Amino acid sequence: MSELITIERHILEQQRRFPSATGEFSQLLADVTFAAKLVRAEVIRAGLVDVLGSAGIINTQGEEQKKLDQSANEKFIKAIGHHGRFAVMASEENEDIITPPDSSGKYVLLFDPLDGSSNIDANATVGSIFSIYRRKSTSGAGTVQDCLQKGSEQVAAGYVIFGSSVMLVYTTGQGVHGFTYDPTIGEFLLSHENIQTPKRGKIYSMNEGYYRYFFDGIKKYIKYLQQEDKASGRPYSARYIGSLVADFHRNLLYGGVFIYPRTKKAPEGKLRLLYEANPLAFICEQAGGRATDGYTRIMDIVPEKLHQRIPLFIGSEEDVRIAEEFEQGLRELEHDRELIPNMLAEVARAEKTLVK
Ligand code: P6P
Repeated sequence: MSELITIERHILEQQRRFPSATGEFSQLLADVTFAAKLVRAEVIRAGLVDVLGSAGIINTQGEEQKKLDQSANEKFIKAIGHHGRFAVMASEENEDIITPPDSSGKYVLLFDPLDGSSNIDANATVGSIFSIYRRKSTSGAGTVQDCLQKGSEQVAAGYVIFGSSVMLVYTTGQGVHGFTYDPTIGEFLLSHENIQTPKRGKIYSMNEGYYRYFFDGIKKYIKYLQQEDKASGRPYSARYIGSLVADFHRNLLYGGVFIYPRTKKAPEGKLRLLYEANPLAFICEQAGGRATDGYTRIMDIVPEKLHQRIPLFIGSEEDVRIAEEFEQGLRELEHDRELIPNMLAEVARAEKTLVK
């Protein structure tokens, strides 16, 4: 029987190998793990809220039943904000920064408490995403500027995926490690050590319903992926759940590319730089992948505002690079190879008729 390694033990072992990580830093990840367990408890009963609520089993304290993402947001804030380790927090659900009661901590927490929550009613996979930075300000409570750091300044990032099983995937810059929740013992156990994403995959994830709003480069890229070319594994399979953590996690393990590009209706794209793109970019690069906005490395972009949106090209390195070439107009669509023999046969037939 292989050794059972809890996430707490894994973090401590990582800390021993990297003296720069203080005990306080390890406690941060334990705090996030605790928040993840609280959110899980909500997510797995989401379908019963009305039933339990109407039976008076939930909301015994008389609180109105909140939307799940608001409830998850409160769980993160309450579970983490009271330990004095964070100088400031920011959430995709909150317009402004969140100042913990004790804001003397050295760290900054940015998070999306429940991404893809619109899929909850259909019992589709959703996820929580988090990013941890060191504060830049030197005294008092943390500031907005502490939250507007480049993604390359992250000291940790991760996500919890609430799917057929619940997994927590994180990095502290020493590789990407996945832990699967065992409800019989209430622990996250190491199940995917040092995840490495394939250099090229056969899956692409994009909402092609917006095809008419895509710019030409992405339209050509989609056609490129749909062409037949066995050497490059084309045509790719289209897989799009509409829940970023689920699409990202599948492509991380199997290989492939997720693109939420700029469009004529959304020139900045839809996804958030702070709460979605940066943490997943940190994980993706640590797993050997690539993450850009089609032009610039995500983690090099200096955020200007808390809810800044950014186009996102993320996944297997070779796939992202090819997508960038199309996005930047550096690559043209080759003719379908099977088209050429058909064209030549058509010419031969035409010549025969002409010769008679
Ligand atoms: P669209 C969910 O609302 C989300 O923020 C991400 O989880 C997901 O990847 C994206 O939006 C889906 O957006 O426009 O394709 O429905």
